[in-house]
Amino acid sequence: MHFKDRGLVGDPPALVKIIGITLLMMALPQTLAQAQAPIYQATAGYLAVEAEAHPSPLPNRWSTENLFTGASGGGYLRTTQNSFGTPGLGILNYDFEVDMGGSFQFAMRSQVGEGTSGTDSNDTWVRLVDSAGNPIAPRANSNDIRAGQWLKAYQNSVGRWNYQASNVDRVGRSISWQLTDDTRYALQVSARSRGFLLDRLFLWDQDVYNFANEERGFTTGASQTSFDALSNSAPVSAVPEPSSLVLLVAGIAGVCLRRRR
Ligand SMILES: [Ca+2]
Repeated sequence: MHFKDRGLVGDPPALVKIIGITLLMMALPQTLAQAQAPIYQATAGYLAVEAEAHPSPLPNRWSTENLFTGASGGGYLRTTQNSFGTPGLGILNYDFEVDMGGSFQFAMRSQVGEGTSGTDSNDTWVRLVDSAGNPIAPRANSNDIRAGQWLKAYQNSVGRWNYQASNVDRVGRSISWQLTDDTRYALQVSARSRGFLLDRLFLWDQDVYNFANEERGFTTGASQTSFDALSNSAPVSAVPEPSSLVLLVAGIAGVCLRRRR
């Protein structure tokens, strides 16, 4: 028996279809957005993210590659254009939260991917922003800070992957920020030197770990082994929230029901 036979107003199959499609449209954008832009949870005092885990499409000035051996996670990103004087071009964005606040130092696993000089194709721009996109000043360390709170982060390793992030040429100043828990941040990297290979990104609580020199950012072989032992942080919001998943299933069910009638 059809609903119409009972004298109910309207066309039930059409109503089901409308509700189904409406629910689908409500759920799908949120679900896709969450799948494309994970929010990482820094736990146990550190954040570790593969550079190439960045949602696609990548911004201009970056490409994904796996030509150089030994990349963590099986791949890395290559800077495709120089931008020595203008930070903020080709911004990679990695959203995260920390479960415990503190002073978090930055390092990247990277290497020179073009030529044989340790001072070319060896750097990038980095900064931290809050959930509204406002740049956050780094902790004072005699850094060279450019407009928008961008800092050049360099290392000088050719022919091998290296964990380091130092600021200020020929001196070496570490890069760190004071973070609070339950706050959304984004670690942002933008293109600086073409041929720079970016494999993995790190932040760690300086009170918990001693992964790199706290004043200059340099690492030792022992500290690099410690970096390698750390697993990547989980993308806590990559999985759709149950509410939106329910909506999505309801929407699909509605459409399927309509097609069967
Ligand atoms: Ca990687």
